[in-house]
Amino acid sequence: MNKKSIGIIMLILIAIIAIFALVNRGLIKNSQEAHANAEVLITGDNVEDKFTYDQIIKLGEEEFTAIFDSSNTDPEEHKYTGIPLKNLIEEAEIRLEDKQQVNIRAIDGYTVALKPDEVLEDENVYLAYKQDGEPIKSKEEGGSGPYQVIIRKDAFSQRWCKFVAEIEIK
Ligand SMILES: Nc1nc2c(c(=O)[nH]1)N[C@H]1C(S)=C(S)[C@@H](COP(=O)(O)O)O[C@H]1N2
Ligand SMILES: [Mo]
Repeated sequence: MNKKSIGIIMLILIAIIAIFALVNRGLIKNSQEAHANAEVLITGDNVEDKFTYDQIIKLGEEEFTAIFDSSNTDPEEHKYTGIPLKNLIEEAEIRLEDKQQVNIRAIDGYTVALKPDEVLEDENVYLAYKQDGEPIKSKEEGGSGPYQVIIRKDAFSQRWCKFVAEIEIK
């Protein structure tokens, strides 16, 4: 092979890499926007309200650790970022004290029923959106978010609702 064809091949390779980088940057931007646009619906006490990511992160963001343990993994400790779920309910002006149930519903139909008492406990039930400093990816992106309810006091993670769409208090 002569020098000229090696040069041409290198140019083609550089062009391919550049195109990949551009496409990838677009994809990352799209997924960040998708995350920012993801809303949580909250209902109860004749209230029906939607909260955006920008609104949610202002409701007392905390960093905490929790141990994730599913049926097919060993327990793993992770750092999460999120807000206490009770802050969101309070912001929506829904009273927890006189209620029976807090139902967390996900886009795949999975539903977790919590007792108002456990939602009111300190440092237990969170609406999380970051794991180990990274936004929790959506279901389409292979993640468990963009919002995931974390219950720190649960020894197993069955009730950690992934892909949260709606919080219903009744
Ligand atoms: N939305 C939603 N959340 C869910 C589930 C689910 O199927 N859908 N599975 C639960 C179960 S049984 C476990 S063990 C944990 C972790 O499930 P994974 O290991 O399949 O991610 O998520 C819990 N939360
Ligand atoms: Mo599970």
